Amino acid sequence: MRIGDRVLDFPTVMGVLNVTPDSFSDGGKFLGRDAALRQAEALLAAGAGILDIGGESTRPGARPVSAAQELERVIPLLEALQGLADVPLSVDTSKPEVMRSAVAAGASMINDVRALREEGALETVAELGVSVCLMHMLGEPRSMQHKPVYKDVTQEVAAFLGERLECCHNVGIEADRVLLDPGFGFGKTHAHNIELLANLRALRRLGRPLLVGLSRKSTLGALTGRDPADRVAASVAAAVIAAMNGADIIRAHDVAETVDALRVVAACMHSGSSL
Ligand code: 7PJ
Repeated sequence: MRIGDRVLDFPTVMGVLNVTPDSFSDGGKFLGRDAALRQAEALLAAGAGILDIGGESTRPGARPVSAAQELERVIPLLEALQGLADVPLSVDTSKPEVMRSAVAAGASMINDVRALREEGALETVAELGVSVCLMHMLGEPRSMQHKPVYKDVTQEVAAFLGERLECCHNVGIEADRVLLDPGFGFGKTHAHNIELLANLRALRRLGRPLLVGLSRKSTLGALTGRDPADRVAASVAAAVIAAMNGADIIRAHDVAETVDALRVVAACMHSGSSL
């Protein structure tokens, strides 16, 4: 798939760069521009094929931030990364205003956990001509973990993503610019997350590349009893399962470990085996 002017080999690792004071596993660590730049360099050296820059924390219970705050966090970093990063830069935002400024500052992909449901977001992405990741979320970050209920989580996530893909088509966003993401942890219980991971292949029927973010998430904490920074092995296991079940892009904090693991998966996939 092409993102911006780059063609990506799959599976690719998207390195997470949160410039927020409150993200659950790295909040506050990379707030200053220099610290964020050093982290970006480390993610690139570790083999990240995309960087995902976020100025809004979407952790469960997180409060909304203003566009001005997001812009202040994200734009200086994007500007500093131009020329430095030879990979596509993605911006994690739902706000049309932030999308516009981010693309002007060098972003070639929008990663929207609200799947372009904010007013004007669909039209903005159509006009900007960039790639977009549509993610499934039940509810809003403030309330999404209050007893989410599904009859069939995989089926309902697939139906939602199919509808959003159609909305993109209707405003002129070509399908080949769209990635889909089931949104692990966004309005889902641990059981829902595991069911989705095990059934990920069903989402391939939508015909678009899949992006998966399970890195350090609480389902892995529930399974291992470990704090976020100690969930590396569990995150790598989840990444391997996702890639074997058809994920194309893995969003990860621990990029070097994930890149190594995915090299093994890719070697098996390209060997002509049934993987
Ligand atoms: C995801 C995301 C995810 C996409 C976050 C964290 C929580 N974007 N943004 N998919 N998670 N597309 O940093 O782990 O799963 S925020």
